[in-house]
Amino acid sequence: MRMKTLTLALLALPWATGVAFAQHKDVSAPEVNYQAGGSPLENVEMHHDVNPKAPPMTKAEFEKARKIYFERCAGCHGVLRKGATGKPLTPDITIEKGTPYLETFIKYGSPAGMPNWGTSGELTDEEVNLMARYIQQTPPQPPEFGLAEMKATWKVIVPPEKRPTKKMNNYNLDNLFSVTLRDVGKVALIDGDTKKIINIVPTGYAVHISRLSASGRYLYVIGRDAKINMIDLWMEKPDNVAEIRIGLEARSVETSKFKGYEDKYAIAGSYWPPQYVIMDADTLEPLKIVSTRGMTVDTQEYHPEPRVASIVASHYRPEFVVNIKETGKTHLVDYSDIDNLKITEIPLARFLHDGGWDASKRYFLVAANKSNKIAVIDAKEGKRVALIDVGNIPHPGRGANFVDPKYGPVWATGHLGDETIAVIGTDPEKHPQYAWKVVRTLKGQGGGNLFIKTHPKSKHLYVDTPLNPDPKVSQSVAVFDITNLDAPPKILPIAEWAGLDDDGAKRVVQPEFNKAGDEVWFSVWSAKDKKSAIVVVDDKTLQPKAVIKDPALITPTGHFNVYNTQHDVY
Ligand code: DHE
Repeated sequence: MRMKTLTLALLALPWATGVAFAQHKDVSAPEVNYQAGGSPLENVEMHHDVNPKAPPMTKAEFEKARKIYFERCAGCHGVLRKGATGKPLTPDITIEKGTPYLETFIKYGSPAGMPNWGTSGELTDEEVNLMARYIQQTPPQPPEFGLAEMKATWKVIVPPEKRPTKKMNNYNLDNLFSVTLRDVGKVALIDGDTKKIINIVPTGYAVHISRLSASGRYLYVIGRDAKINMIDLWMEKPDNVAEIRIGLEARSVETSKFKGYEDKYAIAGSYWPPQYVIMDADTLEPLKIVSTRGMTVDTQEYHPEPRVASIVASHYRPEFVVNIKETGKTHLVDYSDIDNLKITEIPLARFLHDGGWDASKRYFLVAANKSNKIAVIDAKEGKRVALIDVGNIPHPGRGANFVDPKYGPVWATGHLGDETIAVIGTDPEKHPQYAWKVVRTLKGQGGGNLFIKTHPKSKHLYVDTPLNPDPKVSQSVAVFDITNLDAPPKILPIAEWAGLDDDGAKRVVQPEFNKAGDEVWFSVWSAKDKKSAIVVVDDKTLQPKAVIKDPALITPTGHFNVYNTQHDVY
């Protein structure tokens, strides 16, 4: 079952299948590519409610269409079809449009970004008809996932009292990398000093991110299927010590970092059900679940599935900063007394996605990707300080902090929908005239950027473009000289340096520094049946320093340096 899910999820990515997109005005092809990933909900049983006004469907037809919907459509249109990047597809809208109209849309696509599923050969005419009838049915709702369901999946593999009392290995843990092996449901732990794989640890399906406990001892990874694995880095061979599923689909996990609460709590947010859960950080025991269902920030209407996007831990207060997509709100969750949980709701903009701290770690900057804005929260005062207009679909990852020769401390984001990099002033004390303004706009290689990175010891700013349709651009990376930002970037042919001898996509994704700040690691990401690698670049010379290849390195995507992730260095 797992194998089938993974294959289907990969197939769901239009770039893997060659689906062409109609000319869009509102949504770029890279954005559609990015959002239209498969959802693990495809395999979850759901109830078929018969609506007498919708065209009839047999149970078998409904099941087939439901699977196709969760493989290909839910990422954009939402689990309950209330609309996200794609338009809402609820029966009040679709029944009125009727089957022939919907068939045309599904077959030929639309200028607003709908892929041409029929003419691209992805769906047969029969499947197009099936989907047109399916979206007129009442959307089936996946099950809820409360404390009892979480506890039923919860396993403490090595209880705290049986774990080592000191570090049992000689690894330089600060420089370890946790590398997502996306399509095999594993992470590779790689020694950053020797570039050797220490262990390959089984995890949830398509792990999204890795985060560290405040002490740096425990590594937490979360799969798309909402499974969290907790890895003890002190073991002779670091491995899983606890696991739990906190929902049916998720992307984010984090741990408490405020003084006095180190390694005390973990938190994870889910896409389905729309909620977040606070756990005991030693065992992953679920303690408190909070639903995110509620009113949207602007039109103040009810949204039934506001997904939890990025979560970071405040360094100024015992709080988690939880960013909620569809409602466009951030919750500051005070964990000092979780029985009497205090939540401050901060109105920002739709749809909150990823973000990071400024260099002082007082301000959190988060992308509102449907509003083309970066929102800024003051974690010390617990309030919003700015909403800044940037380019088309900002996508910072955690962003990049550096000192601009002219404007002082800044934080930068790239964009999925255009080639610009927005550089934003972040120092209201010494450079108030530049604070929370776009002080520069750099020009990168093109749209399709996902991640941007620098390091306090580096004078370079790295900008990837894995979702650009041109392989020359998606297989290379742009590097700006921070001391001379007016100069055009240097282009590094990372995929070429990997020396992979097949025709894989070789998308270069996510620059990440080592602890010393003198090396940058990139994943060269191809499909599951093709070769992939990790290329390590010398930050001084901008030349390749090492290429990590191994038959086990299948579909590497995110790779997280322990020290930099633990201390929010970016
Ligand atoms: Fe991600 C971060 C959601 C597609 C690789 N991704 C995040 C975060 C969210 C998110 C909410 C922030 C987590 C945090 O900081 O707490 N990503 C989503 C999606 O909803 C989306 C668009 C579609 C999907 O179906 O998942 C999506 N992401 C992708 C990819 O296609 C990538 C490139 C490969 C993959 O693994 O699927 C990808 N996302 C990443 C990475 C990070 C990330 C590597 C962490 C970056 C960092 O530096 O912290």
